[in-house]
Amino acid sequence: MDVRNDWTRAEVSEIFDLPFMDLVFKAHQVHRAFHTPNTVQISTLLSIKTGACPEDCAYCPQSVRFDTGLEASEMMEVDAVAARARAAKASGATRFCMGAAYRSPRPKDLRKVIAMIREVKSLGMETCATLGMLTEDQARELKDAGLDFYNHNLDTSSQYYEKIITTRTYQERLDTLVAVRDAGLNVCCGGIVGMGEGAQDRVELLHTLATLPQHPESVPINQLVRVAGTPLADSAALDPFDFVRMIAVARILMPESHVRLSAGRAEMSDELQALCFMAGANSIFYGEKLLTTGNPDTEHDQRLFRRLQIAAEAPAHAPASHSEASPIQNAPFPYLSKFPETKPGPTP
Ligand code: SAM
Ligand code: DTB
Ligand code: SF4
Repeated sequence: MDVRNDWTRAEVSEIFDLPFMDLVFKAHQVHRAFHTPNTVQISTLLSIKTGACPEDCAYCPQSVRFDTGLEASEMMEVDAVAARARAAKASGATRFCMGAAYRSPRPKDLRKVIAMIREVKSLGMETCATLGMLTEDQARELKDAGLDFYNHNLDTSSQYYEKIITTRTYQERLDTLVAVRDAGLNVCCGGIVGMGEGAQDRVELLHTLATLPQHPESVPINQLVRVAGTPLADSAALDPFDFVRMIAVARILMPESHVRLSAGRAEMSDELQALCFMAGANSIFYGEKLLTTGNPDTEHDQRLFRRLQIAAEAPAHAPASHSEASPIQNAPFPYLSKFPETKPGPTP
């Protein structure tokens, strides 16, 4: 099993079209060859600047163009962000992702985000930011401040993209990904399923991600959260197996990457989430909120992890001085050492 960046569309289609059980079986095999089983990376999101975004992304409750009833707010203060990061760490998260409703950040915004990154980093957490389009210089400034990951999604296929967003091009998204990669940041890039796209668009998105010169270290697969007031509010519900299929194909194509079971978990059963982990998902957003919409309760997730004997993954990008304080030893997710892979665990 090699890591490949030269997948053809035909190969991706062939994998995508596998009978469901064959696909999940193959994805799980790839997963075990490249990752520690029963381990999931845990990120917490915080919206540091909410709403009033000039862009027109049809899925997004934060666009100024749609009346979603969302209250816009200015950029949070650095201390308030640090307090939220401390709380996220105490409840078991190892990465803190700061999201802002920008087309692209202004210089004064970036200075404040840099102060936030320094604070969060000093807690021994991994840092991630998602602030819209970046220039090369901005990406380098963030890297110098200690940022570990930058999230910028392609969202869908280049063809379907035009039906979803008109205010920035697909190429502009790809350019930001190049700037982020060139600055030496880890790339977090994925998409959304359930926006009315066809199977061909899903294949195309996965093909684009898997043929980037270097695979994104993190690949968030979001199920559309249908928010009232957005143009996609009345989209048809997604067949859950189609969501699992996306996870499984991403796992096979990008074996070393963390595939994140991202937005949409609040609507998913525990059994569906377990199937996603079986299919190779090994990262989640954890905490009561995503950016503006709901996520499962932390207690519910802790219980789900206990029932599945899943452990929190230790942060790979935290300073060594913090490694002894890894949340693996903390109360919320203490199951890695207790229940090694081969031993059956207790029934819930
Ligand atoms: N404004 C920045 C940008 O768009 O680049 C960063 C924040 S934006 C909210 C980050 C990502 O969240 C989007 O690219 C999209 O993939 C995801 N997202 C936003 N609204 C969503 C929804 N309703 N359901 C699923 N994913 C969503
Ligand atoms: C990603 O791929 N999904 C996250 C994160 N990256 C920034 C955002 C999901 C947002 C869901 C809608 C909301 O809560 O506003
Ligand atoms: Fe703005 Fe990002 Fe929402 Fe698009 S996805 S409207 S850029 S906050």
